[in-house]
Amino acid sequence: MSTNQKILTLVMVRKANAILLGLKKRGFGEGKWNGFGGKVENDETVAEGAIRELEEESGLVAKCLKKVGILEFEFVGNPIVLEVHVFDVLQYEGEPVETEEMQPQWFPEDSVPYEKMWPDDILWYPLYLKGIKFKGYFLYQGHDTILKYTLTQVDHLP
Ligand code: 8OG
Repeated sequence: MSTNQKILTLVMVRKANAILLGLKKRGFGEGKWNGFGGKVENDETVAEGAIRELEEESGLVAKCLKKVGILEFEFVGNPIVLEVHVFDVLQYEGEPVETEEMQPQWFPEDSVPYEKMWPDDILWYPLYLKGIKFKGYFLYQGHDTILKYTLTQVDHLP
């Protein structure tokens, strides 16, 4: 891993045509609806990091995790590349609870609040919701403008 690369997780929880999102209450992405996740620690695998962050931020314990995408983000003027591993959780234990970081809410899949989410989400959610695996790259200027991007369907993910 290059020193400029940061590995993060993003965990999507679904049940019966609904998707669980959390309103981020602080830090990076504050005020946006998003899946759950964060930085992978040195002593854990990416999947372990995903399970830990989901529980910390929503109270849910993932029972079955499936990798669905990898997204890379660069921000103009910032040498750090974020590599975000996106997971789908279809089986879990517990009920979502509000935490210090997130206020969770179920949204019907056809009413995802894209206008209050990262601008890339509206581009890759349609693939995700159809069960298509994907890889993406997004170059941002600030947090609201995508200068360029690529998004491709893939058969396999590492
Ligand atoms: O630890 P922290 O809360 O800063 O982690 C950031 C979370 O936000 C992590 O789950 C990865 C996720 N994330 C980004 N960029 C984007 C993005 O453009 N879209 C979405 N949906 N999630 C993102 O870091």
